[in-house]
Amino acid sequence: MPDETTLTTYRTCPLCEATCGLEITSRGEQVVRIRGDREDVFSRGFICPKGSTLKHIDEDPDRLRRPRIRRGDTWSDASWDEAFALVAERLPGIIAEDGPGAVALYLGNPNVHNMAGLLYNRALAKALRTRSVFTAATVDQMPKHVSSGHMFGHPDLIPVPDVDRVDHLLMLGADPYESNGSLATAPDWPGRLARLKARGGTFVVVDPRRSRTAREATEHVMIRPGTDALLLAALCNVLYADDLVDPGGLAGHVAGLAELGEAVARFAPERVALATAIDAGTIRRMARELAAADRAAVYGRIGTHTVEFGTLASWLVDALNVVTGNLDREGGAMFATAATEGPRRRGAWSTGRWRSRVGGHPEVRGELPVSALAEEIETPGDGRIRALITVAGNPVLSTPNSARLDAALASLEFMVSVDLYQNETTRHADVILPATSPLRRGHYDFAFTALSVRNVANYSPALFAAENGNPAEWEILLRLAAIAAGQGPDLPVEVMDEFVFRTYAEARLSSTDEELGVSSVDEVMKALEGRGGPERFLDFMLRVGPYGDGFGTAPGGLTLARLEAEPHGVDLGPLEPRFPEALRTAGGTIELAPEALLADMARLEAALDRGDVELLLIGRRQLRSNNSWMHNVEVLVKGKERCTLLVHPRDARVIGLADGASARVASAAGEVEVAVEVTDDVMPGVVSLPHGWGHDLDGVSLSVAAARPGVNANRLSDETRMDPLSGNAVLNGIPVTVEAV
Ligand SMILES: Nc1nc2c(c(=O)[nH]1)N[C@H]1C(S)=C(S)[C@@H](COP(=O)(O)OP(=O)(O)OC[C@H]3O[C@@H](n4cnc5c(=O)[nH]c(N)nc54)[C@H](O)[C@@H]3O)O[C@H]1N2
Ligand SMILES: Nc1nc2c(c(=O)[nH]1)N[C@H]1C(S)=C(S)[C@@H](COP(=O)(O)OP(=O)(O)OC[C@H]3O[C@@H](n4cnc5c(=O)[nH]c(N)nc54)[C@H](O)[C@@H]3O)O[C@H]1N2
Ligand code: SF4
Ligand SMILES: [Mo]
Repeated sequence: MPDETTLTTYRTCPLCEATCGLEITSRGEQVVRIRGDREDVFSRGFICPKGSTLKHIDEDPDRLRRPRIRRGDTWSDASWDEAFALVAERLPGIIAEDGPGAVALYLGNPNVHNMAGLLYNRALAKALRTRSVFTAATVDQMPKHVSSGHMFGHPDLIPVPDVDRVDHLLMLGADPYESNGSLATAPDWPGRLARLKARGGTFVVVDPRRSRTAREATEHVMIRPGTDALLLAALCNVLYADDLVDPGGLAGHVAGLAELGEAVARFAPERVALATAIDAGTIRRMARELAAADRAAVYGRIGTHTVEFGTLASWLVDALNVVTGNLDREGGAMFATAATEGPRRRGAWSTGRWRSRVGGHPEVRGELPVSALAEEIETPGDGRIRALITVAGNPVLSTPNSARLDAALASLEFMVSVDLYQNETTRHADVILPATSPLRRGHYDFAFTALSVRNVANYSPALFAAENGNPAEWEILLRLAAIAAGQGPDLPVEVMDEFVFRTYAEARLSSTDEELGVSSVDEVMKALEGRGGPERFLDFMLRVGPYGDGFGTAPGGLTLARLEAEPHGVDLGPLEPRFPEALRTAGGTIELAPEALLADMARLEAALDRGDVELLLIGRRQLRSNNSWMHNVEVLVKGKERCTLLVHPRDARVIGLADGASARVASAAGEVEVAVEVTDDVMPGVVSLPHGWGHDLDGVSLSVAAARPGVNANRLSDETRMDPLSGNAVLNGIPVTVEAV
């Protein structure tokens, strides 16, 4: 008899960065209802339309529940033993012949929303010993890591706007009303911004498009795509020129104040006005308002990062926070203290420890730009990528010049994917290993508690057991790691897991000088008896972390058991100032004028004189999408067609486009045909197309998405254009031509 008791459980939504608490009612293995958890310590009942669709994903008949093997164009279900045996038959041979670099790894975005990915991909990458590592970070936030690495000494020291206490928020290239926020974790951004206005505060949005966020802002400033670094340099310029520079409490810990002033001296508002399409008077006023505000923060996201001056923009955002005295201060731009935070190395941070074979792109944080993946597969010679493992990634839709990458993946000798679906990318795999449905795994947000506007900790156990006795995703990753390390397909997962955990715990114990109730890994193992997999890591990290019980030295401190007993989460309080202690630069100071960044300023200056491009393409996010992979959920895609090109009425007139007409959009990389929406929501000279669509490729098993495929915006993004300091792709500000079809 199946168990039909009705249960109410609570868990954190893993779909986006907002980390909302969900209340789930279930009967047996059936979800009855999902709604916001009103008692969640952080989200207080807020939920977006995607949160309740965890039910639909779990029940989606297209979601893979057994391994699949492809022979030619024919797919068949396989047992786990068959699937791993095939991997063991193919991968080690390629490594033996051509070395570890011949096998590449691509890690997609959902890994950061998943304990398995965050804890065990490391083991897989280590076992592969490959330098051919690519992730979604280089189509996303890599510029932030680079600027933080240079300025604060660690790429993960990323400040977030203290939205609940700020008086004046300057937000560039972010649309949290649609995205629910990014690199600034807060459930209910719309509510928080409304409260900011209600307490008399202001928020200014800089965006080439009147986004939903821009509509709600106290001021919206339109900017020509790709030019935020120029605007930010000019804002800085005004602060220096008007003698408004004042780092406040951090003044004694800032280096490079004069050098920064010199670097922005050539970017007076009048000089950048034409390029940015913002008049000098507005820029001066923006700078003065920023300086005048009691508590202010500057925050930039996708629109400032996925552009050709992404790292410069990211740096100048935080430079403005420093010179206005708002960094690391209540109501300013602050640093979270995650409950699982570990020690961070102090010292000079750098990139380029190695370079990509074909394009010579510098390594950044141990990875190479995903824009270079196709050329590394296509270009013959020593070190060519012959095989690929993808985990939770869909680069065929998500990365630049996807037509080229699509063809390159088809040419691989061997490919393995760990994924929920057979989609545009995984259809190239020889073996797809089904990942765990989000409701069937434990969850804790390692990544986003470090980027949060409030310190919280919240653990959710798996709601349902795995289907078909499937291994959990972390076990899949460990088995792949064992094969990559030459241990074959049959090494017991527990053995691997213990090895990986012991290695981690040993390093962690030896790098801490804190008083703990355990002094050896054996004692740790004993204290954590009964736990394994991600939960053992989590318990350990919590207990030795900043709020932990220290294995007994800090009674009442955090443990996994305590989180298990508090299903609505534990509130650890508002953010607190952390500098200078948390600074990790060699000199122990905030580096306002890092050499590598100053050296890129000449390239920025050259952009001032660039000839006017007629039309620039930008993207946009939509509340009911999540990058490329939630278009198979009927309730999210039904209704009006959303994959449309926004065109300003002036441009529509010139081109001869009517609302609803079809247009051909072409760039240096490719072309698409798409329906047009004529609207003055975009500025003249700018067109906008959302990404993540284009589900009409052969071999894709997404029946709902196939009915509304949309077009792939990344057929237009150009893999040769990137921010040279971070390797980040240019996804906004792409020159295009548009014509009526
Ligand atoms: N033009 C343009 N392109 C963009 C962007 C843009 O703004 N404009 N944004 C970029 C950004 S910010 C990002 S982060 C990238 C995302 O790029 P990717 O991470 O490559 O793509 P996603 O669409 O997130 O695809 C996620 C994949 O993971 C699978 N998946 C979902 N959950 C799980 C899980 O729990 N386990 C496993 N194993 N698989 C899972 C899905 O089925 C899907 O195949 O796209 C980038 N691409
Ligand atoms: N609903 C939904 N939520 C998501 C996602 C999703 O796909 N759908 N993806 C998740 C992921 S992986 C991420 S990284 C985050 C991203 O979260 P956000 O950074 O908030 O992303 P967007 O909503 O794309 O907002 C980017 C804004 O930049 C503007 N823009 C484009 N070019 C420029 C420019 O040159 N300068 C300026 N100033 N603005 C520009 C665009 O018009 C857009 O309004 O969202 C996450 N949340
Ligand atoms: S905002 Fe993000 S975390 Fe919250 S319910 Fe929606 S998808 Fe889930
Ligand atoms: Mo992202």
